Amino acid sequence: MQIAKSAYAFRLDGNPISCEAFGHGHINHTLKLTTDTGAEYVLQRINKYVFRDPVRLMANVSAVTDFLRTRVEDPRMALHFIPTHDGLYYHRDEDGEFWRVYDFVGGFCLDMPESDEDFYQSALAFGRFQHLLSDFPAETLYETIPEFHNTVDRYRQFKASVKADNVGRAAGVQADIDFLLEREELACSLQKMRESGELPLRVTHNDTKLNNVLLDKATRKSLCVLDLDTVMPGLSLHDFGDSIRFGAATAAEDEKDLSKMRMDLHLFEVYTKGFLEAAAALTDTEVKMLPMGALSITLELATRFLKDYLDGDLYFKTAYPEHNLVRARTQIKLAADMQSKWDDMNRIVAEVAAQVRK
Ligand code: GN1
Ligand code: MG
Repeated sequence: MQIAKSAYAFRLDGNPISCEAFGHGHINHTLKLTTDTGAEYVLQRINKYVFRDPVRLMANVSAVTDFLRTRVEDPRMALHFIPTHDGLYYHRDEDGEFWRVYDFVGGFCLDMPESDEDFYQSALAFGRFQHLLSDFPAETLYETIPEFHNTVDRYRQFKASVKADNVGRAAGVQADIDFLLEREELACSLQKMRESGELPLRVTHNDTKLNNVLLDKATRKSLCVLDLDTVMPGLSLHDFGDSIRFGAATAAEDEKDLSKMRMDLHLFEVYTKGFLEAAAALTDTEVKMLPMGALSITLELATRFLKDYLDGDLYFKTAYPEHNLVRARTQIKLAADMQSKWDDMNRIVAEVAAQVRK
């Protein structure tokens, strides 16, 4: 493949000799670059339809990775972005596209855990991310997607869509609407605790899925977390919660057979253990609220899917007309299952915390 012209804007070690498509991300365009000194890099074009402000996005990403690099013993544990000849972490080409380059580190990612250990490794990686950034001034980061996990605001938007009922779908989903409205106070409790200062503002990743964790090829241990595009100020509990919502669920987000959707308490325990071992700087209140992190993010996502269904499917990509409704219902089922296991979730958190927090 021809060398992408933007590669020459960066301070590379050597001259680029090869450039090939790399990875299978759905958002950014990713290439692997090799130079005549054998140096290897990842060159990415940022999707500016998804990310409206690539300059602020890169300000967040580079501030966080620069900070992480001063805190890790193995350089593979933090992404290393390469500046341009102008000293910026992004290059804007003549078409107005934004590019960035970081060091290529060997390793691999998994879409699904193949064992408890894999899931545990992802918990260590996200816990470590939280821990290493615990004294980073989170308030200095831009909110690249404003009010992303402001559940109060999500409910406000949801209720507005119910009221507007733009495509006439509300009557058919009244039971689902009622389920979510009955749990509004619960779902919004963390946001209230953030506003009152009971929960600290943290640097959050906001896409804490297993496939954003880089594993070492030889040891299969986690090295670092990738995809920092949605790094923002937020609550540690949302990052924890989203990992549980996605990774400890027994079915896919769009499983139609609701009887298959549950939260696996064993996987909840595996993840909690790894997360608490690594994220030692969490406050006692944060630890206590971990189960609420999982429940509130699940309810929040249910409102987002159902809102989108009521709006006529404007935000999430759908493959068929009921897709968002199916997704909303799996999240509702998952939330209901969490509530039925509430005492066990709290007991597990207390037991794990007693073991690992000395
Ligand atoms: C979107 O596209 P993906 O999978 O990275 C969404 C998340 C949701 C997720 C649900 C920017 O993330 O908040 O949890 O779908 N991202 C954005 O599948 O809205
Ligand atoms: Mg993502």
